[in-house]
Order: sequence, then structure tokens, then C-alpha cells
Amino acid sequence: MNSYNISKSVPKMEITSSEYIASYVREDQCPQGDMPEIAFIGRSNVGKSSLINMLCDKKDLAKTSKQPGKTQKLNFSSSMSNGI
Ligand SMILES: Nc1nc2c(ncn2[C@@H]2O[C@H](COP(=O)(O)OP(=O)(O)O)[C@@H](O)[C@H]2O)c(=O)[nH]1
Ligand SMILES: [Mg+2]
Repeated sequence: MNSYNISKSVPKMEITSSEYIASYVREDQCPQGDMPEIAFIGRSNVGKSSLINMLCDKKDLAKTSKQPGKTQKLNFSSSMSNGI
């Protein structure tokens, strides 16, 4: 079978650094910037925080928990990518 490894031939966007900024309880407190924003939305305990940590290659950027309902604030982090 002809195997074609797309991951080797297509340039990949990679997150090169990430840091936690702060947490806010209201939307009007959140930073107003002109940078693109990515929000992770989903059911409690579905793995949003784990996915964020995986994509950012950080262990504890987003707190993970077995117990649902632990995240009660709007948590902001800033990331840089390789520009792709
Ligand atoms: N089995 C399994 N557990 C996962 C996976 N992703 C996350 N978890 C676990 O599910 C729980 C909830 O994950 P978390 O990332 O905190 O979910 P969030 O509430 O959506 O942010 C944690 O105990 C994680 O370790 C996965 O892909 N497989
Ligand atoms: Mg979470």
C-alpha cells in the first residue's frame, strides 16, 4: 500500500510558548486586545483543560480535575506560535 505521511509534508503550526495571564469573574474585566482569541467550550470534565495543556506542551497551564465544576472563572493565557 502506498503510505503518505501528511504530518511530514505539511508545515505544522506549533505553539512555542504559553503563559497564564489571570482569571476574571466578569467579561468586562477581561483583557481587550487585538490578538486572535481561542475559547474552549464543552461539558464539564470532557477534557478541555487537558487538551489546552497538550496543545501548549505544558503540564499545568490549565488546571485539570476529576471533579466537575472546579473552573468558575474566565482564565486567560497568552501563547506564541511558530507563525504558520
Ligand atoms: N481517559 C481519559 N481521561 C481524560 C482524557 N482527557 C482528560 N481526562 C481526564 O478527565 C478529567 C477531566 O479532564 P479536564 O481536562 O479537567 O476536563 P475539563 O473539565 O473539560 O477541563 C481529568 O481527570 C483528566 O485527567 C482522555 O483523553 N482520556
Ligand atoms: Mg477545565
